[in-house]
Amino acid sequence: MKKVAAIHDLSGYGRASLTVVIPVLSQMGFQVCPLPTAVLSAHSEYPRFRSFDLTAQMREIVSHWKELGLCFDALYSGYLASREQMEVVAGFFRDFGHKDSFILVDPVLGDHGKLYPGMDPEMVEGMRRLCRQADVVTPNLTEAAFLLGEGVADVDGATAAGWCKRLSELGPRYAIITSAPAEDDRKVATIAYNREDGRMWRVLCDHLPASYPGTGDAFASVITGCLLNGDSLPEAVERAVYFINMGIKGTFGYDQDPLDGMNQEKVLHYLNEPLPFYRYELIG
Ligand code: PXL
Repeated sequence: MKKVAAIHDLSGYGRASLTVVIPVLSQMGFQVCPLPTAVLSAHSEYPRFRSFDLTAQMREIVSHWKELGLCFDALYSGYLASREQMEVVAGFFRDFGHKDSFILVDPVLGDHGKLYPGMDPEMVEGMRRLCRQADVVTPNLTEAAFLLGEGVADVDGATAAGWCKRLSELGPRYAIITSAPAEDDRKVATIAYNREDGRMWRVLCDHLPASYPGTGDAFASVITGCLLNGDSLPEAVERAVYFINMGIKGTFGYDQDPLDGMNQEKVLHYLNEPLPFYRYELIG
């Protein structure tokens, strides 16, 4: 079985990070090996969350994994808790791949135009450096802006597509930006650029007036699984967008706190079914 090293925090409450990454990639048929970056009482959008940084423990875990001679088919990082930890992850990326593995960096930094609590310009710089090592990056629009030193106000779809290209110039073969604007404000776009063939793709889906933490983690996990399965870039994006859309629609009708995240348990089975349609467009 293919193995994924999943470098994310474990948040006890609120579906995000490892409580999303593990079920999604397990459902897709991969062995998930967590390298936890922090333990949180609840994800950081809950007021007064408690956080326990695991930088020192990560060094020990990595050292044991080296003794075991482990290597992984995908090396996939998300929320990181300290600048120092980013150096540990950079070393991990150098040491635990093999010739056919890939590195996916989901540069978890913020959303809705703002950095998450605990993130600062130094963390942004560290994440930018990690993105240089990646084969695939999956920022949302806010994270893309911070990585590129841009503002998020008045961004249109064409600007977001230009940002995809600029992100890929940092090093990644594929750059994917989520939550990008579309001409029709009832839609939201995911834009993906393949630096190897110079093609830019877009997948549109319905915009709902709700926001669920952890959807970025679900998105990047599906992309990781699809690429391990040999899907093309637009197919991977299509499946990830479809999964998130089904998850949001399986949540929005209930009267539950959006901070709890999307009801992924109701929709994991879609990951094993053929896609009912393809809506991706070539936009450049
Ligand atoms: O979903 C990204 C994420 C991951 N980990 C933690 C978070 C968030 C988003 O808020 O708080 C701890």
